[in-house]
Amino acid sequence: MNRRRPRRGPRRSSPRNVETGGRVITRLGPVFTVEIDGGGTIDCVARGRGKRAVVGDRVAFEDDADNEMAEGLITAVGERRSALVRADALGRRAQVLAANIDRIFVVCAVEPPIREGLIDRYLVAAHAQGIAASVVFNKLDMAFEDELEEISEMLAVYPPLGHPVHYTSAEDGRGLDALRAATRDQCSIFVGHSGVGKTSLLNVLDPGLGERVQALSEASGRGQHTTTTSALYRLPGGGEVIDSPGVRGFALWGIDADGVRHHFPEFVERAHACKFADCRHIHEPQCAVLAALDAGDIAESRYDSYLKIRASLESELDFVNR
Ligand SMILES: Nc1nc2c(ncn2[C@@H]2O[C@H](COP(=O)(O)OP(=O)(O)OP(=O)(O)O)[C@@H](O)[C@H]2O)c(=O)[nH]1
Ligand SMILES: [Mg+2]
Ligand SMILES: [Zn+2]
Repeated sequence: MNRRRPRRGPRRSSPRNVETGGRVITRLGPVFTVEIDGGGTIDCVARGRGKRAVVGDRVAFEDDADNEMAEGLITAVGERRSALVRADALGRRAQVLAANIDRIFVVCAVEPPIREGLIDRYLVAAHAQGIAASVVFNKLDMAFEDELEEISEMLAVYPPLGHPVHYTSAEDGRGLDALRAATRDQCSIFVGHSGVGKTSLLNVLDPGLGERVQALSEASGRGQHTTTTSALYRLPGGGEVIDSPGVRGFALWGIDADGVRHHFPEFVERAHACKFADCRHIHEPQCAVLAALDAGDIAESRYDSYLKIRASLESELDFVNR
């Protein structure tokens, strides 16, 4: 019998198709760094469905000894229990920022100034995914007394809605013990404007992290101060925090104008008392939300955010800086 021998590829140092699991901890261009379940890390590129992997994802990978860029190949992404998703700059596609997150910390500071609209957008996105959310006011050492008074009044709306507010200083250490305790035994992500101190907070939450955080910033080639790619760090006391690059704004994905009201818990809790079951709480008669707003039981800043988010979603392109 004249059977052709199968063509053989180049020799491999290890057998293929032996799939192993791990967790994506960062990505630089096409290369994902995966923390291997049994310990250690491996750099991987991705194939097919594996290409949608983001930081926080569980992935299957196999050895890929032929590849020059990486030692492994991500072949599949595990089911996500949550994902922080926004719309891309054109509002046409979903952009998953990180997966399998339990809590987001929206970090803000006096400088760059706080935008409640941005906080509320993050809270809507978190609520839609069943992710808990907290607010961090950092650079406490830089705030003047009167500024602080105004800010704490502004942020006081959040704790009754189930969003704790932390006051911190990465510089003098205030509030860090409470923040550290709040990150324990879960996966968190720090988000917010550029320059508010997300990376600095992470550095002081666990001094041992400093080196890794710095190494990564250097690898990304933009110096120490601007985070250009998300990265997951494990805290020695238990818990993981993902540091993310600063944003200019946050455009919602997967929520339409009429759906926004379901993600304002203070509206949801009163909507059953509105005359119309599908009340949008805008000009409808006998609206319990508008009544609560008039009575001062719903914060004007929150209602204002509601209208702005609705308006930007209605205009289709939910551009970031509205
Ligand atoms: N005074 C003071 N400065 C701080 C504090 N936290 C951070 N900074 C400074 O603020 C600047 C920006 O801090 P980063 O930690 O890089 O901010 P970031 O939010 O990670 O910024 P991006 O990575 O660009 O999103 C740095 O110069 C920090 O030293 C703080 O609590 N107090
Ligand atoms: Mg940073
Ligand atoms: Zn209503």
